[in-house]
Amino acid sequence: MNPFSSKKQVVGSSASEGPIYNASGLRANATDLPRAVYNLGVALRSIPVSKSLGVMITASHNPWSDNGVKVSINGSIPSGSDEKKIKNLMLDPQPPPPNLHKHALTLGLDSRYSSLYLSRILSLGWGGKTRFIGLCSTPQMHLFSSPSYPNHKTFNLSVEDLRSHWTKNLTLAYESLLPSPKRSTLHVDCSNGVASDVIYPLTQSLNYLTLVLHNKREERGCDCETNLNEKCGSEYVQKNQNPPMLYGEDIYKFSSDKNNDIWCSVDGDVDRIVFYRIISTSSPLSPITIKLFDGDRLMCLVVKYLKRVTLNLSLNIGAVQTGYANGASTRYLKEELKVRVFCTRTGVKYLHEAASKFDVGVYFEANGHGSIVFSPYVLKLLTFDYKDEKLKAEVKTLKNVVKLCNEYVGCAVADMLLCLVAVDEIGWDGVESFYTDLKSSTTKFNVLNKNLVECNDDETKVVKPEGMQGELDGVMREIGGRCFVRKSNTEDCVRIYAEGEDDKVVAVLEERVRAVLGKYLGVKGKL
Ligand code: G16
Repeated sequence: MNPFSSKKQVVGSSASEGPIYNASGLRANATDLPRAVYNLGVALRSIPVSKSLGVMITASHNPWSDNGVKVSINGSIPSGSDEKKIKNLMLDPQPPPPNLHKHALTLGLDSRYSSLYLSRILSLGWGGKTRFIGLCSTPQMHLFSSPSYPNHKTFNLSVEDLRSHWTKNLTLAYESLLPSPKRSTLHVDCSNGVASDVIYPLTQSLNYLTLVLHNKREERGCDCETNLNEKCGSEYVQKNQNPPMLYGEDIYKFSSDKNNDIWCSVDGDVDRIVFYRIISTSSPLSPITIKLFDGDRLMCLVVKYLKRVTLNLSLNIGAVQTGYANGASTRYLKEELKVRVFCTRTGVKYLHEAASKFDVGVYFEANGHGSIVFSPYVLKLLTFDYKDEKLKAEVKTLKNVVKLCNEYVGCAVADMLLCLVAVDEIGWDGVESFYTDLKSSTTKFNVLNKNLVECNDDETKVVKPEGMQGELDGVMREIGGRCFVRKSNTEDCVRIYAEGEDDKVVAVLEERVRAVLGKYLGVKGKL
């Protein structure tokens, strides 16, 4: 008997049914999750026993009071059909089938108060063997739950061995890619989450890079867990274009004229990253600002690097973005870097899939999720022995890039090291000069029922409610610029993106879009 089965649930009909599994996994306020998490555990019993499964308890960029689950099947994010299967099985009122899986379910968690409790509920629903890997990042969970990590023979390493293999591998790949061994420093805002636990071993193993960790959760005791992602972390920094709040430290210390340091911020499960410089200020009373290097710019940096290091291999390199990509970055990729650019709907899973259509597919969301996908053809190329010295050198470099990147999902730590390698030749000023961002804003709109919004394939146009897109097109014709709306998969809101030549266009666009949303969907409350 399933203790958490509900009497009446219809997939996808309304928010009141409770959390629904989607492309971003399961996500809601932690108090609303136990039933869905249990049912997800039960649903996983029905995934074929030959598959190796993993689960991460996390709500990533969301506030500390939310939580959720991300699933891995053989290391990857579930495909569309597996996602649907899981969603339907979670609502199946039949008694749970027995768990016949011989492989243990790899189970990791982030630092939220509710994560341990929810991981126990998930184990209960799963009802089979569990390999508990404790605090980790989502990308680590994907890797560690893959049947081929670190290789086919050594699956089932102990947690300590997995972690130390991960650290050693990243260190070796990064240091082999460095053109010349020179010392550098990077400040890392750990967002008061699990990032400090994940990154700390690297601070001990990297020989040329000093990582200065800020917003480390463990230093201030567990009460501060409520500070997770609170005015810090990649989502806050990218959306607000503000420096993170530094808990227990004085940010003015880092904003003097002499300070040209580079910073980065990651999120609550360490799968996204943005870089920035803190702009100096002469008076402690003036607000501190940043020069942001968001996911779009990091994408350009990585593509430029890949083109340079594979000049003779001449590979088909492609770039994948979402509608949130700044128009200036798309133009730069197409016109300056001369790569094909593809736009998908939001969700790393979709970007990853689209990137796999190229020899080398680079994908980045503006918010900092990103990675490189290498086709089987390229991986095969890398096994050949080349006589030509240039090809030999390129293959050597590419092998280390492959080694560095997480093959299943973007990893903030791998991306951090990759970007530091890629920037070595051009410097951050060079990255800044790629293009000038169009002005833009991404904001939330609290509607009564976000599920009334349906979009086209790449989520740049609304299909339902009928008539709404016509009005949005009219607004764009009148004001200029670009805008779109879509329902969030991770929060109870509709997101608005507005982009234009100047701040005024963006502000007017946003205001007019809000009016259209209010007319068609109703307003729940003001954010
Ligand atoms: C998840 C997805 C991302 C997406 C983000 C926001 O990230 O993996 O692809 O950009 O949610 O999605 P939405 O706009 O639908 O709320 P994370 O880092 O929160 O797991």
